[in-house]
Amino acid sequence: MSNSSFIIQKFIFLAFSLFCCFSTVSVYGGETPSVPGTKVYFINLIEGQKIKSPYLVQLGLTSEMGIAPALADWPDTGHHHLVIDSTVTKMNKSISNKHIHLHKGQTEITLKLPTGKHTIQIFFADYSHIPHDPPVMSEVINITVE
Ligand SMILES: [Cu+2]
Repeated sequence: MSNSSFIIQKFIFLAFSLFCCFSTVSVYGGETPSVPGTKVYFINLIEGQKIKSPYLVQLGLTSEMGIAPALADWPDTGHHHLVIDSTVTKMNKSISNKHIHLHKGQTEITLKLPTGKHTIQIFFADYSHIPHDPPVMSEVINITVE
């Protein structure tokens, strides 16, 4: 194989890989801007924690933004979502109803999960359930229900 065809092959592979990445996981959120530096976090869950079900999980939001119920289009606000044993791939679309929407603006919720290992992540999103731009989300953490 000549050197140039090897480079072309490599380029095609790279272009295809990039296309796949961007077609499945978008990194940009919807039209509602987030405030730089905003973070969401678990107040009472840490990586590797063992819990009993039911468990009252508490969600934190740093002071750059505020909580509002779904459908309230107020500036610099949003509501929490919990993504369990799953992931959000489309950052510019409504968060699916298969995830937990704390649509009244709750900052805690009782989780009832089957025994075993689970992943859990907080996603903050705007009045229409679409992640902000840039998206505000927690790390994915691993928990075990005993
Ligand atoms: Cu929602």
